[in-house]
Amino acid sequence: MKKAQFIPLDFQEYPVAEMRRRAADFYADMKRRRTVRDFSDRPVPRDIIETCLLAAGTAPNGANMQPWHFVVVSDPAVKRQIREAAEAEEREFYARRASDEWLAALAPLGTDASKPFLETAPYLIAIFAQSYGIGPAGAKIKHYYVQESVGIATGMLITALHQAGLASLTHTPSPMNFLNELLGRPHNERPFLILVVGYPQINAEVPVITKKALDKFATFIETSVAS
Ligand code: IYR
Repeated sequence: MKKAQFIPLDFQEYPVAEMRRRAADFYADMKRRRTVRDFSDRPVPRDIIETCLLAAGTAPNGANMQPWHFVVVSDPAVKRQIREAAEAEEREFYARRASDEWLAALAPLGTDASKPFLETAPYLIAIFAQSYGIGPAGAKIKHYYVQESVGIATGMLITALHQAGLASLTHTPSPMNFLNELLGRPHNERPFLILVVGYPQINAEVPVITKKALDKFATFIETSVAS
């Protein structure tokens, strides 16, 4: 068993006024993030993607197994294959698989089975969740809280890309098992989602949506004053 070793924590404390400002500034910036469906084909330097992936890789996760794999696709031929496979699934989804309730929930977003962004955007990042690890001799290594871990890392990647000045789209063709074969990923990895990354098209538009007010999605339980 590997023994725990400790080093000093590199923690940055700020005066409360500065904390408040930092929290508010970050919220203002995150509030501007929108899921984009109209991408420009403008190239993006690969090192920016690499740095954002490094940020995602710092995500807290189960037993530090880091149960994720990111496949960054910029090859137009592979992007085309992904588009073709995804659109085939989406046609099935919109024509048959989706319930009326689901289609009604999607109506305000104006989505359909056509996914040109899978070819237009400079990068598709296919994110895989490793259900278990594979040791040097091929032994299975148990992974913990895989969905939570990969979800957190994905959120951090989306955040990193946004603050670097890039747009993204979380795309989940379902089922997306075709990604294992197309991208040569092993059986211990399940496709989690495709993150489409690039610059938005000039004059891109996004659907009108609203976000819930804080009191509608958060509850504070505080010391009650004795009556
Ligand atoms: N995967 C489909 C449908 C879709 C589902 C949800 I939930 C969304 O938030 C958006 C789309 C598509 O990409 O069109």
